[in-house]
Amino acid sequence: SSRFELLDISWFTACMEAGRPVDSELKYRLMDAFEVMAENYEFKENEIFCLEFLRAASVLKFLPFPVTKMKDIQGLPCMGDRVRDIIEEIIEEGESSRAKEVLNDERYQSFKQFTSVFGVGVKTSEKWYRMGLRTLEEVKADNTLKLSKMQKAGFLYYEDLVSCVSKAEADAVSLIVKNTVCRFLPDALVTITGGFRRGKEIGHDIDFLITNPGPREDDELLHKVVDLWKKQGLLLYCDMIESTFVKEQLPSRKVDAMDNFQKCFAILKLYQPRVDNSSYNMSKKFHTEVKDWKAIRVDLVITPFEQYAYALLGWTGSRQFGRDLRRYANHERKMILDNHALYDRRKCQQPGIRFRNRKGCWLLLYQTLVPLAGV
Ligand code: TTP
Ligand code: MN
Ligand code: MN
Ligand code: MN
Repeated sequence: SSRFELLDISWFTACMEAGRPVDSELKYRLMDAFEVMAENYEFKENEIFCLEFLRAASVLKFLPFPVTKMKDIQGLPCMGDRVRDIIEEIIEEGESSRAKEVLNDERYQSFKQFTSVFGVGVKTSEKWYRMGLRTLEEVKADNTLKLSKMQKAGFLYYEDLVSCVSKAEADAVSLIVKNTVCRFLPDALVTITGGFRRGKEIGHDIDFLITNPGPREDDELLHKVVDLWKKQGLLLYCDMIESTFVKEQLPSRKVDAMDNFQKCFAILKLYQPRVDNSSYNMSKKFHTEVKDWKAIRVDLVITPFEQYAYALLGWTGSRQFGRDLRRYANHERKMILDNHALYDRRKCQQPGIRFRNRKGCWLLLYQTLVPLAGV
């Protein structure tokens, strides 16, 4: 039987041992179709179907062999009927009629536009679509709409925010963040996470994890950092989320659980060296201003040092890798992984009452915390 019958992580390991992922044009066509399908189900708030296609896409991504016929995907995990139908059609016809239908769908196209605005999710898109709005121009023209502070910033800096963040921009922002944090906490560790830590060349934002080794904690650090940026005129937007961490709280077992760290979703002004001299000279001549900065989305997360490793793992992503890792911990290892810790469920006795006895269980779980290798 196939070695790929094993569950996700062991299957992933088997792939890594078998060799590097093989790229092919067909593979990208399949992954693109899956991503479109997943996105459309996300817009329809059908999480199960959405995840089905996202999983299928990540399985394909790491295949150490090319897919050219249906037999190639035999024994692979996450290849349900909906997924197989699309693979079959793409292998035979070169394209998927279903994915094409979605791409031409009016609702999909509107949601795609709406959700490209920072602060606009599926719920808001649904509301706008129900009101008969179809394009961003129509949304902007409608002055009866009450936009949130976040959405206003999303529209204000729209062009900058949809143009991707480059590695060079990430490095520049990284310097700013490190310099500012170290003014207040000289020993603090500032680590870039998210897509850039995974080696991606571009991203939609830049994610940072901040921690202070040793006993000293500073609950005000994030506030001090953004206050300084405000003073320097670098802060275009800031949504501060205070820590919701309560010691008695049990770990969340949801696959897509967010964490309880103090964090800040911000938009920073990144000054850029002027490259286009002609437009600068033109502007001097006509007394118009040339914009010499770019708005950049930055996420800052601050963690206690003892939870740093788990936070780093969670915030490095990808989102799908996190989901699979948590699923693997839960189903294959009887453990619970979140951005705060790894808990061993088997070492909690009396399974019937362990989740009822809140305080006692939390302590028990903490005693059985399993440190990750290399922490
Ligand atoms: P993102 O910045 O949303 O995604 P990304 O960096 O992988 O890709 P992009 O280039 O589009 O920015 O999130 C980074 C990771 O952090 C993601 O894998 C999920 C995780 N995460 C949490 O663990 N908790 C959170 O509250 C959020 C928002 C993200
Ligand atoms: Mn990111
Ligand atoms: Mn993202
Ligand atoms: Mn982010």
